[in-house]
Amino acid sequence: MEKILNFIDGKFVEPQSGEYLDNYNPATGEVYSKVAKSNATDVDMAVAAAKTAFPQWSAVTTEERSQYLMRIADVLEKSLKEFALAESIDQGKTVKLALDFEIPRAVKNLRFFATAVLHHEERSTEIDGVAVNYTVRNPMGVAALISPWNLPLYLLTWKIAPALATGNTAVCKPSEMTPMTAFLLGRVLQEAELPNGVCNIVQGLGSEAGDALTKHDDVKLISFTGGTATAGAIMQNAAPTFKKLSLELGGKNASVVFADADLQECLNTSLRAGFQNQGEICTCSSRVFVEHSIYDEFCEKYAAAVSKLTVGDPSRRSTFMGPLVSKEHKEKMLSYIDIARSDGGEILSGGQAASLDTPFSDGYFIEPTVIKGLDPKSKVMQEEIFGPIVCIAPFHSESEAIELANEVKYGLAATIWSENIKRCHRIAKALDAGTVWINTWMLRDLRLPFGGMKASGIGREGGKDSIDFFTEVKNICVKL
Ligand code: TXE
Repeated sequence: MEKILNFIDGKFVEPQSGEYLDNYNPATGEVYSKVAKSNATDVDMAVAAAKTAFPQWSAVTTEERSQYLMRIADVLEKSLKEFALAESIDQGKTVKLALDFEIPRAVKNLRFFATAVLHHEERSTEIDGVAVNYTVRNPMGVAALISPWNLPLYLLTWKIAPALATGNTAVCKPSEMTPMTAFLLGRVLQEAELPNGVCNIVQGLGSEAGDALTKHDDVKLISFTGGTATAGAIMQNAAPTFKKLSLELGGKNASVVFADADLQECLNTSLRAGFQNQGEICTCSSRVFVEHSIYDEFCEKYAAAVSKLTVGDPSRRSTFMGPLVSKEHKEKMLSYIDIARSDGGEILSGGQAASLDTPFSDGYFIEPTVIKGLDPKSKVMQEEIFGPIVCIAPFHSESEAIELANEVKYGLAATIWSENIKRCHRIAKALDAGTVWINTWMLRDLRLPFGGMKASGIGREGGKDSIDFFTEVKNICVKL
């Protein structure tokens, strides 16, 4: 059985403890590999390698760092199919989604920051003939890059690219639930001849390897993507040594549908927004608020379309939804559906585990589920579920729609559907969300900041915001 090792100082190494965790294929429920159960000793080795590599890497020209990232992107792109299959087996997403969306976006992340860093501008001002001020930025040192299980390679490269492009070195801690593509990335870094120690990957539990990493004195900054609860623990670890933090957390995103929306376009997009990647995307629309005059029509048409989504073998191109990432996550989904029923929700589509033939009979599959009739303040409409469960509720006015959308502790993303663009701009400004899509979903321009407000996190990453996060700015004043 394949062993998923750590990648430290340019080499694959066993965990010092010699211990491994089972790594499951969510489609079959079988253990298909073993992943290094790293501890503080492994983390110390990785941080030491990154610290040793930092002086030389930060002295490499921006142009040369850009070329390294381009080379990594080229090598990764050559292995697109291998990574897509690995991602699908590890996380449960369909091979099609990994091939069309996740892995190409990982390549794009690398190329985007390889060029963005070449065009980054700083500021200067003149004090009326007295002095000139200008800003410069320097890399900070060893960056801890901690990523979640839902878009493993997409979100890890979203951190690696700007961290390395700006001259930092990195210690990555991928999720213990989806370690495979980070493991394979180590081979890509070797083939691209990235200098040893510039990018290290430590596998293992967040509560063990992740905890040791976020406490480490030599880690200067942490870019974290994951759950809101985990972020609290990381903030506490980071505080004593004033580490710089970027926290991209959960969401409970609203989609607001007005009667004048292009309904077919809205329905088609809302299928993706609700159930793509089994609804395990932090920007998924899990709450849909519909203007009362089209509420019944929307519920009927959306539920009918959702019931036609194919759940099954993630390797088949016709499959829309694969399994959930773990047995625990599947059970969490089913418990929320039970709570919805007891809170008076009406299940319009789905509502139970999906039963499949062997070899998938023990997989973590559930039916995409649509629920109406819940109080907007109920548990299922307030808590992040992070799976294929969408709740629909009506609204009667613009102000009510805004109030309903904003009355959760999260503020990551939102979507507005209406042909009245003036109204859309007005509502977008009023919604508590770091990203608002109007008549679309998940259309991303990497030059713009991404991240959430309220319990969805602090800091923004993307374009200039990432370069600013991964560097330390200083202001230099010269008397004329
Ligand atoms: O998070 P966890 P998950 C959110 C998503 C959901 C969650 C899903 O909405 O809430 O992330 O990811 C490591 N010290 N986003 O369940 O458990 C852990 O090993 C240090 C939002 O994986 O928080 C894993 O590598 N590290 C996002 C990572 O943290 C620790 C987009 C995340 O794990 C740790 C995607 C600890 N004490 C998902 N405990 C966005 N807003 O963009 C765990 N980890």
